[in-house]
Amino acid sequence: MQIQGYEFNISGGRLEETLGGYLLHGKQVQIGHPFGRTMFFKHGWQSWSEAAWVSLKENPRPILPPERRPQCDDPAYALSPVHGGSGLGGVEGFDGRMLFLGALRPGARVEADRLNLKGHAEHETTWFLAYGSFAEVLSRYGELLANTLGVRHPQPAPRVWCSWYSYYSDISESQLLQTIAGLQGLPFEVFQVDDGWQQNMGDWEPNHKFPSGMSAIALRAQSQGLTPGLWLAPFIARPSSSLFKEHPDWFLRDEQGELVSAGTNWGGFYALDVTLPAVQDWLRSLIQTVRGWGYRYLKLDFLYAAALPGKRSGGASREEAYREALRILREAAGEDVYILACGAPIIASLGLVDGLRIGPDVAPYWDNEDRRVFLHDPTGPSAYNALRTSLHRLWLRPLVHTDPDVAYFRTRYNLLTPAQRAVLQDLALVSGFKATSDPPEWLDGEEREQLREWLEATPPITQTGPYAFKIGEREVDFSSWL
Ligand code: 9PG
Repeated sequence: MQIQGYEFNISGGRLEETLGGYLLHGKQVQIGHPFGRTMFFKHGWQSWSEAAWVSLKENPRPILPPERRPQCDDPAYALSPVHGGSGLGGVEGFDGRMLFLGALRPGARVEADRLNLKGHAEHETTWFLAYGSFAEVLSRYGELLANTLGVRHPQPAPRVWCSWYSYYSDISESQLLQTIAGLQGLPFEVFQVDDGWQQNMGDWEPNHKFPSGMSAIALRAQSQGLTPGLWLAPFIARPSSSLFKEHPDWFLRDEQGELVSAGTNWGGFYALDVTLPAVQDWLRSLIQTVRGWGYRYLKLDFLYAAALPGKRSGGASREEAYREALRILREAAGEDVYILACGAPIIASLGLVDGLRIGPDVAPYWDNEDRRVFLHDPTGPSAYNALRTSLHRLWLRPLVHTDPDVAYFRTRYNLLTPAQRAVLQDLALVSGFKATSDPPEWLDGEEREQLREWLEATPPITQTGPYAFKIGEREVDFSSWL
């Protein structure tokens, strides 16, 4: 059929017109296109996975080493010979606009080659098919997704101080109390304790560096007007954890009965089978415990683990199982708790979480070239990797608070140039989510003042091009950094 003057050969689904395009119904759909080896818009599976335009002239290159694949992108497609993405995708047309296909239900994949754009899903689903500018088609797709999956955020995103990108796991009660005190006078809403407080991955009790228990930090933050925030990775555990030792049968296994690896850091870790009723009870009680300690902002991390390929007791499909587990966490947390999903399957998280990390970790350096170039891994920590993927996920802004990770104001322990620091600061402004990990004691007077001004600023933001924005009176074009 003809769409916008081009001939497309559509097969596999029933077609119906909608505002801005068409709705296609089916498990598998295929659209023959005339654009050849053009550019493909790849939408990586979870927060850290790459979202970017890639060329169909080059074959996809599997991420190295193989052990890292579960935590980089959907491992089910790690060796796929065709370019593909999660939930949605598109190819660039001759006029610079795009042929777009996006599913309205989690659990779908869109792939492209020089002849076809193909969609396949775990279930019968409806697809949005359109030809138009990136901005047009993704904004309409976002509306349709919002109608089916829901939207949660009436308020603007909170301004967050997070402990990770300065102290990493080397945090302690005394040092965090000192940080809280130093934050006086800076307009943050959330003080978030990151990785390093827990006994083990899976054993979510405070370790010896938090002798007064986690409520001590929460109380101190609260008394200073800050919402206490806590990092947790509720769906994973290390083999050395008590959780794993006591319940080896709670963990996801493959068809052969072997444990499914969820990743390699901390000497390797495994994923819970979140369809098991006993696991669901444990998840509820975990969230109620941290709520009881006073935490009202939860950064839930490594969430993809619940949706890894494997054999689930409940028999649910991967993203269905994940979404149900997320619903359980949301119910246990209560409507008043802010949930920031990290390392999270993007589409399957919408409507249930308040904030969503939309890129890999930033770092106080620009590029992670060894991993990006030689190991074909665009998910390593670096300002550049975070910028690239986050910029390609800003279309999610009407659906969820989009967190591009922290910005830096410090020069201490930082290899970023002033211009590179400014790019991350601007990225946060256009994303609508401001966070930093800079400890106040690491900032000189001028840096602290810059941080304060940035936190206070609410400039009007308008998008003027694919990567160009007006921030207040300033024209900011991110394309020169890509
Ligand atoms: C805490 C951190 C921070 C950070 C999260 C997440 O692939 N990996 O090995 C990998 C490790 C850590 C990581 C991302 C990927 O970072 O994004 O903000 O909370 O965990 O451990």
